[in-house]
Formats: sequence, C-alpha cells, structure tokens
Amino acid sequence: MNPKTTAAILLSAALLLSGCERTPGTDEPKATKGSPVQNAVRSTNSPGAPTEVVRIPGGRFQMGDSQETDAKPHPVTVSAFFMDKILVTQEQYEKAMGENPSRWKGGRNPVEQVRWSDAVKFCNKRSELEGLRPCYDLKTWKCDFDGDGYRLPTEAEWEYACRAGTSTAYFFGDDPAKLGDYGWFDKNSGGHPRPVGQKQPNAWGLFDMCGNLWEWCNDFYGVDYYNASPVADPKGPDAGSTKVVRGGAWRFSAERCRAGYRYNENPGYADVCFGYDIYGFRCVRKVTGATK
Ligand SMILES: [Ca+2]
Repeated sequence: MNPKTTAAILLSAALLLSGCERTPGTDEPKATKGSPVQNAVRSTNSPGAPTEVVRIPGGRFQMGDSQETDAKPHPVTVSAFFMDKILVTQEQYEKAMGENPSRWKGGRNPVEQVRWSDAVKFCNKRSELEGLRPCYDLKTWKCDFDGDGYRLPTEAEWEYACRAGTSTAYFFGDDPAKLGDYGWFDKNSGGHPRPVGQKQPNAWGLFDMCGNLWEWCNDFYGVDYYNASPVADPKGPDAGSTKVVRGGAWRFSAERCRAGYRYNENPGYADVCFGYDIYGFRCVRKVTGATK
C-alpha cells in the first residue's frame, strides 16, 4: 500500500469518526442545494492591519433570487450594523490567533481553510482585543446578538449589505459579463484566492462581496427557511447541520456570485474536520447607543 493510499484510508477513518461529511480537496463541495438539509468608521485597534468597518444603514429590501428553489424573494428589514470592508486577512487572523491555516499564503490574502468554528473563535478574540463583549459561547456555539463584539453576519445582513440598495442579480446589474470588474471567480482568478480589496467595491464600499471566497454567515442553512422567516432581522433556523456561506468564490462560476445565491457547508465544530480554501469571512458588530 503506498503512503498516499494509507493516508486516504486514515483520513476516511478520521472523517467517519468525527461525522465530517467529506474529504478535503474534492472539487465542488457536496453541500446540498435545493433539498432539505437534515436536520465609514475605522476600527482603531484591530489585530493586524487596521480594518475599516462600514456603517450599514438599516432598511428594507427584497431578499432572495427567483431563479433559485431555496431563495424565494420576500421582504426583510435589517437594523443598522457595522461590517468589515474587506475579508479578514491572513495577517489579521495570524496576529490575533497565532496561526495561519491558509493554503495560499500572503498577508493581504484573505484567510481561508477556516471552518465556521474558527471564524467565530476569531470574532471572540477580536472582540477581546478591542475591549468589546464577545458574542459567541464557544461551548454551545450560540451567538448573543446583544453583545457589542464581533460576530458573523446573518444571512439577511450579508445579502442586504451585498445588494447595497440594488435589486438586480448582482450589485452592479444583471450582466455577469461585468463581474470581472468586481470580483474574482473561475474565469479570472487564475486558480487561487486573491489579495483583498483589488476589485471595485459595491455602492456601500464593501470589497470582494462577489467571489474570492465564500463568506461564512452566522445562520444555519434551512432550505425552506424563507417560507417562514420573520420579516425583521431574521437570524436563521434554530438548528441545522450546515451553516450558510454566501457570495461565491475563486473557483466557482459567475452564477454562484449572484447576490441572492445560497450555499451551505458543515461548520466543522470538531478539530478533525477540515477547512477548505474556498471559505473565508468578514465580521460585523452591532451599532450601539454611542454609535447609533
Ligand atoms: Ca466574497
């Protein structure tokens, strides 16, 4: 048996034990799609390079994409929040966490191979470093939305911020041929993620919302969730087996980069679960009394 085969067997065994669903390195993630899943403010002392956050105004929008079976358009209102202009970079992540799990190394590259659980641990650490109250309980993985610290955006916040007041397929219109001006996807990425902030931002100053890396959201994925979700600040189903990711990534088609396109992935709570080089994240935090 060659070492590669042995490694593959050991890996499969580890995955079976842990309940992880896939082996890393496969092409398209096999997360289910369309079928029920079981079950401008500067943040002054961010770790690493200072990251600017944008104040996203509260408002109402039509969430969803009529071309998708799991994204029925429906009205949603979102309260104001702050959001990172850029994806969390490797420099920023390493400075806070003391490690860099990324496959494609570079300080200004977005951190990848981060699981949902890694992303929320970073959110808590960043909150502590900035003297804010961490939002996540790392035993239950629950998010305290009252905390003034960093967290992942809800799926609704993410789409609302991505659309930036637009109702077209992309925040720059309906024509996928223009995507190259705004994001990195399979046709222009060269086969790997790219440094953050190189393409044009959306109208609210957010970079890389389309493409580069899928972005972890706080919500569990629910294929039917839009049929029953509350209008005001929906936060996703109470439980589920996968978490929502949004926005497409460097090795996915333009279609996956549409503002309303939903995707989902195993959160990787256990250490033996792997991160993939297509997932990254950006943080949000609430607008508190002093900043309202
Ligand atoms: Ca993105």
